[in-house]
Amino acid sequence: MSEKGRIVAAALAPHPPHLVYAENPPQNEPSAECGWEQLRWGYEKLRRDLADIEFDTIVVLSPHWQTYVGTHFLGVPHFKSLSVDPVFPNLFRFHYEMDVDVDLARMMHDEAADNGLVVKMMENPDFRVDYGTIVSCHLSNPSWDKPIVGISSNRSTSYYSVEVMQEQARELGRITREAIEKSGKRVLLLASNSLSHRHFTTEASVPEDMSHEHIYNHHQYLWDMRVIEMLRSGKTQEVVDIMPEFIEQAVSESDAGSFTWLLSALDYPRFEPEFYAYGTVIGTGNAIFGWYPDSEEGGSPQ
Ligand code: 2X7
Ligand code: FE2
Repeated sequence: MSEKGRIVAAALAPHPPHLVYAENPPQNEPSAECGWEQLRWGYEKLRRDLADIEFDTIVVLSPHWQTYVGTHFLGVPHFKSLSVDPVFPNLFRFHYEMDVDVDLARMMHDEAADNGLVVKMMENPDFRVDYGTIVSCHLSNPSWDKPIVGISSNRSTSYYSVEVMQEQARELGRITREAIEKSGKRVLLLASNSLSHRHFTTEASVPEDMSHEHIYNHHQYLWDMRVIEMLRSGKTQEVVDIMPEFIEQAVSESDAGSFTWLLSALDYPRFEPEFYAYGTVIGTGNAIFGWYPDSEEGGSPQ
């Protein structure tokens, strides 16, 4: 491929397994009556916009593939197995099958290694793909007709410090963008994380009973609204600047590095993104956003 590749779309695409449960796709064993509609309808709108865009590969960084020695990349061309959520086996028993863009994964791996990051290709054919990767990919592209590049979360926030995480995620974002450009491919990027992440420790007897669903506390809500307002007004560099405080005070799942990675890969866009939805799942705050660098204003391609 000779043409320069690029990120044609990027999304903040949170992965509560409840959203898949409530959609009742054929791959998931449990069935639900309803639930978390605001977020599910937000994903519907994201999918509608993505349908207008041609892309070759989905690149996703998931907080639930946790690696402590460096960043790992899925390196097996095809996976097929059953994913069971360790905390919610009653909601998520999902039979997945996916293709991996190993060529692009290897390009990112090699580029990262050349730039001094600790990286590894994950080449175990029996590896079970984490539910964060599966849920974000399923909700963004339920036909599973595109290969993915799966990137692990190198847990540097907990193992070292939030500052180390930020530095590495920024660098990984830059490297991701450069590898995509060299590959000639058109890519959709997904940051698979919730915003505020303190959650309930008990579940309602009917999980989809929405009379039990609400934000965990007002303090978390204020943080989520602050971050959403900043994103909506294109203050992405500023969001990255306050990320350490956000992670500490709202226990944000962006401690995984996924959110900083995405904004860095997009080179901190100043344009207004498409804001699809905000909603809570067992008390956590979840926002769905889309960035479309090729469209005139960066928002929805329509
Ligand atoms: O992994 C998750 C999450 N991030 C948010 C909400 C509910 C369950 O699982
Ligand atoms: Fe999660």
